[in-house]
Amino acid sequence: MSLDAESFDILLPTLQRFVNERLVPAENHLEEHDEVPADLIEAMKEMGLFGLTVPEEYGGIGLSVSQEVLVNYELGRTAPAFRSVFGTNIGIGSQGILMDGTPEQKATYLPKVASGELIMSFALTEPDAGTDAASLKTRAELDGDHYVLNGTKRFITNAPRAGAFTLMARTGGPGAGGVSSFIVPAGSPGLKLGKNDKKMGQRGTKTCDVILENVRVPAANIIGGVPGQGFKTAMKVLDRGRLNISAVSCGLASRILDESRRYARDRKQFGKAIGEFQLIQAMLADSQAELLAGWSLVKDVAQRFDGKPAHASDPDISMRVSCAKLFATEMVGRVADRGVQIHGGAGYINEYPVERFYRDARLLRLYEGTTQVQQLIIGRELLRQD
Ligand code: COS
Repeated sequence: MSLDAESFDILLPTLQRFVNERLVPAENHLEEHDEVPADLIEAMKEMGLFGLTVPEEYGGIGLSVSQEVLVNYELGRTAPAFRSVFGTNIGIGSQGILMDGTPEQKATYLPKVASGELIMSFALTEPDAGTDAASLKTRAELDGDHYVLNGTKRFITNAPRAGAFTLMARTGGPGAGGVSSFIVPAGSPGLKLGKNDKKMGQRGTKTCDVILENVRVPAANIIGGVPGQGFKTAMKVLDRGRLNISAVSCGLASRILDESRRYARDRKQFGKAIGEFQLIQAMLADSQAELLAGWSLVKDVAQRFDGKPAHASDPDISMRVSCAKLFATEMVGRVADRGVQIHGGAGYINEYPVERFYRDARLLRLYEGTTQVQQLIIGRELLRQD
């Protein structure tokens, strides 16, 4: 699946212009009001951003993974909250249906996802099951042709905007094999949202608890129709999601580097631009080298992803995705830190974007699997391979 090259060559510059002309100028508003303006959300819908990864047969644009990382790089060049409006929709929120859903589930949900009519969100994490996702406790008990769900999901991105959740719950015994993925409509009786989390950064993104009290969901809403496959679906979804976070990290690093270069040229000390000092050049150089290394890795993994059979899992590619997530998210942390350092005291006040990018970047190393989870996946796979 991919968009034809000619159409993609139009889409990418259009998106670049949208980021530069509409999103970047709205960053301060976003930071101040903790809200993405409604007119920008409408513009995103019109551009088809809600359907980027949904196949054309379901009304989407059908980007390949290699194309998707290029798009995410551009979106990474501005505040992450803008991408978050549709990011879970085309990403972790709906990919489970796309990868493992029945034909009926795809036909019912994907066209609404593609048009932006339905926002989907991914609900895996729980108060006592973060990194150890397979230990999740939310129960789904069979009652006739329905399941009854009870439990709490935590830090669920886009939950306040969601019309439905891809939600993992336990239908069987302990461990990964007892987990199923459900499509749970947000309006289901017994489903409540907690209050919005107050985060360190990424203002404008909405996360909260999703609380399930005797929520009845048709058994037909198990993704793929077969219980016990939900953990694998979640891991496959996260493989693609993690690569996208890596691309966003590279985009954000490039923006921070641009801000730092500009400041180094403008700011004068000791009678000359600080960029003329070699210690400043060294910081810029380290950031540039690390950014190029990270971005090359992301593009390489994306190509391999496109090369494997669609929606099949491949432990070697999962391992490479984890390498990309580990390197790119740690890299942008270092680039953001140098960005603040180059700005000196000015980097610590909110007049310059590097101050908020420093806070925004911190989450990239945590969500969709911490750096330590990526190390675990890489280490295990290396020991498994011949
Ligand atoms: N694709 C397909 N299947 C996968 C997979 C992948 N990427 N990763 C694991 N699986 C399968 C395994 O093959 C195994 O199947 P079998 O039982 O048939 O052998 C099953 O899933 C369980 O895998 P594993 O034994 O590796 O599970 P663990 O409990 O050891 O968990 C980690 C592994 C820690 C890597 C996993 O729980 C994880 O990624 N945790 C972080 C969760 C996360 O990212 N949360 C963020 C939430 S979204 S913001």
